[in-house]
Amino acid sequence: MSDEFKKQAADRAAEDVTSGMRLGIGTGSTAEFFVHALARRVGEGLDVIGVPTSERTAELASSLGIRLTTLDEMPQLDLTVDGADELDPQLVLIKGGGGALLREKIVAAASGQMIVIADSSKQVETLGRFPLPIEVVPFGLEATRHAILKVLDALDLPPELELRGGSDRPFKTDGGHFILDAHLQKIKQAELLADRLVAIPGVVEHGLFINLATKAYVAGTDGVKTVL
Ligand code: ABF
Repeated sequence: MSDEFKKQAADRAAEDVTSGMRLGIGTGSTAEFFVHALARRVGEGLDVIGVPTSERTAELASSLGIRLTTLDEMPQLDLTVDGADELDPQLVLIKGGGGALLREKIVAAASGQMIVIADSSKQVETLGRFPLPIEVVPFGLEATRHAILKVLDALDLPPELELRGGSDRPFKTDGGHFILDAHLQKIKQAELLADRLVAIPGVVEHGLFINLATKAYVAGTDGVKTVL
């Protein structure tokens, strides 16, 4: 069922794309439905160019005939369409469950608009049930972990950090970094947490997307809803 909802949200977002747009193209299973919907429209004559947010998305999009470029060639985009792991009523997001948060955030920040596509299970009142991904450089991992724990303690958040993939075979992002997943349960001060995390030198980025999404299409049993 959730796949059907993901597809409905993705199809709705593809309707918002018009010829001439420079697009950021997201990552994840919902974004993949968007890539397919976009490819169908390209097949019918829609003329767009896209910047993919991961190697995975690049492969899929180019295999389906979507013209791709890079942010270096095209540093300003009109619209990014991407999935999310959680979204709250203010359109603050947790992203990065798929490990592509850094590129996703760079691409979203370069875009005039960002549409989030999701099934309704991703909607929450307060973010945090989904672990917050924090991308860190491998150098000095333990020192960075300590610094993050201090921030969590200061904000009264649980000290639960897990190296994605485990210490024997840590997951590596497209940028060659590690991810620490923070199990925080309820993030009440998202902006403050975001500011404190990026101030730590070993932190590359985190999965809180604040003031980036401009609209969401959320699909569930009662159809596709727009959140603004
Ligand atoms: C990307 O894919 C990520 O930021 C997020 O982690 C994930 C959502 O995946 P899915 O659409 O498969 O639930 O958007």
